[in-house]
This record gives sequence, C-alpha cells and structure tokens, in this order.
Amino acid sequence: MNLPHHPRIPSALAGIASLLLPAASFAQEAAGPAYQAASKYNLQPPVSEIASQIYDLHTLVLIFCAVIFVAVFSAMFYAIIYHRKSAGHEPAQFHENTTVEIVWTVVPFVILILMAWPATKTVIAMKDTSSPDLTIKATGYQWQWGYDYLKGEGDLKDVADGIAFYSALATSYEERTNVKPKDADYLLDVDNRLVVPVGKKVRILTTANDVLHAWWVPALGVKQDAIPGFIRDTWFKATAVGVYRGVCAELCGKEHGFMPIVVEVKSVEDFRAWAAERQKARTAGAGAAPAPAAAAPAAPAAAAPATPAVAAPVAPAAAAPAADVPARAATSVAARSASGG
Ligand SMILES: [Cu+2]
Repeated sequence: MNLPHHPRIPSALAGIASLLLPAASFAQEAAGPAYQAASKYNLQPPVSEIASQIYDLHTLVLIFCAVIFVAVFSAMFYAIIYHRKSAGHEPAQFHENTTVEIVWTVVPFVILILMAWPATKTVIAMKDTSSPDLTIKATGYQWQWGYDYLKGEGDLKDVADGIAFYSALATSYEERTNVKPKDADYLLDVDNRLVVPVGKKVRILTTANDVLHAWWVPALGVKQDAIPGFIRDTWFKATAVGVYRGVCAELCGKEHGFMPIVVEVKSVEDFRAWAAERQKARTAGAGAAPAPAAAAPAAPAAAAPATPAVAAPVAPAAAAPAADVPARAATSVAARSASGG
C-alpha cells in the first residue's frame, strides 16, 4: 500500500529531542551521510517510511510536551512570584466557573486528538503486512536468531526460498572480557547477517523456540515480540542500502544482551546474486548430506542448519522445538562454519 508521506519536521526542532532523550546510538556502517551525522542523543535516522513516521511523531509529541511544560511552569512561577501573599495579593476566586471548566476540558482533548490522529495512522500502517515481496521467518533462540527465507508471495518469493541459517554474536570473548579493545560494533556484530533487498516490502514472521524474545531494528522502524508457539508478523521496506543493527528487546535470559540483529540491505541485483550463491551452497550441501533436515541435528558443516518448519510459514512453530533443542549447542558452531557469507 502507499503510505502518506509525512514531511520531515525540521531537524532543528528535533534538537529538542537530543537535549532530553538519551537514545541508543547503534553504530552504523556504510549507511550514508545521515548516519555519520547522527546524534547519539536522538533517535536513529529512519531508513523506512514507517521509521520516518515514528521519528516525526516522536518529534511532534516532544514539541507538544515542551510547549506545555514551558506554558504551565511560566504561569506557575509567575503566580508564585508576582501574586504572592507577602506582596499583598488576594487569591482570585473562580470556583465553579463554567468557562474555565469548559476550556480546561476542551484544550487537552484537542491536544490529544492532534497526537492520536497521526499516531493511529502510523500504527495501522505498521500492522499492514499484506502483499510482501519477500517473507522471512525470524526465530528467537536462547541466545541467537534463526532465519528462514520462505516461499511467501511477491516477485522475490522464489529467489531465496529455502535459505536458512543461524545468526549469532560475533563479538569475541576477548573483547567482552576486556582482554582486547572493544570495536565500534561491540555486541552488535553477527556471524551471518540477514540480507534483504532495498525498496522491497519484506515481511518478517517472528516466533521463538524457548522464551519470549523481540526482533528490533530501530532504523527500520520494526519491533515485534517473538513468542513461543505463536507467529506474529511485521514488515519494513528499506529506503537505503546499508547495514542496520538492532538487539533482542525482550529480556530472555542471561545472554539477552548477546543476541544482536544485523540487517544488510543490498540492491535487488546484489540480493539476487547473494541468494543464488547461498542456493548453490545449499544444494551442494544437501547432496553431500542426504538427510539435512530434522533428522540430522548435528549435521555436517556443509548443510546450512535447517531451522524448523520451513514449509509451514503460518503454522505455529510449536512442533519444531523438540527436534531442535538437542541440536542447539552444535548448530551455533556448525552455522558459523557452514555459512561464511
Ligand atoms: Cu532474546
């Protein structure tokens, strides 16, 4: 669907946000000048239509808050200082004043409507996952992500169908224990990035294998809980090629902070080339290992570890965990050696 375009509220106004809100500043790589200029106190620069609507809503609401804050406190301090008893002021009486009561009911009502109207429009657009070009299932595990490219709908549905891999933290143990210096992508680096095409509607189905997780990539305006036994979905359409990072956003155990999400947005041609490469590796691997799916938990490195329920995009993943659990320890290692690109 075509989303209404919100004109960007001038970034000078957004500066108010940067004074008040400490926001996560996830390092970005090769993602255009906007990212180099990004303030670490503001939201990440948006890279999807929904993300820019969220950015503008945040700025708009913050402006409302700032204006109300200044107005209320000015009136209060004016009254305290200039109408004080010691200066001889008698308090004004407007008890049961109908005009005042109507005004202080109608004004907040109007302010709420002005905020709720655009917010509701954005929330409805966020939920519209219809007609995607590509469908990917993201499964949360303690503690990594599994991705399955599904045969959904749309013109790219066959291109990556069947590609499946795990995506685990790539930040070294030495960095985590201060033996080596921490790099810019500390705790935000994975061995296998989720690769998607630019300008295409990507539908993400989220589920989980063990406990609640949440798939969150702020620059793409996406945050969706991953719930064991349920399928939830969300979508994004990236507007710029680049690498965008997020983290699991639902406390999921002791390594909750160690399961980042890295989305690499490529041009459509590059995405097709990447998918073709992975498909070649996959079919080669399937030839070498005759039983690549659930039957071979600790599959040879050549078989890209098959995450559960590839063929059943809308079925709850509840059936899969049992087969998958014993494989977990081995798959992370296998996934790393299997899928170098
Ligand atoms: Cu998690």
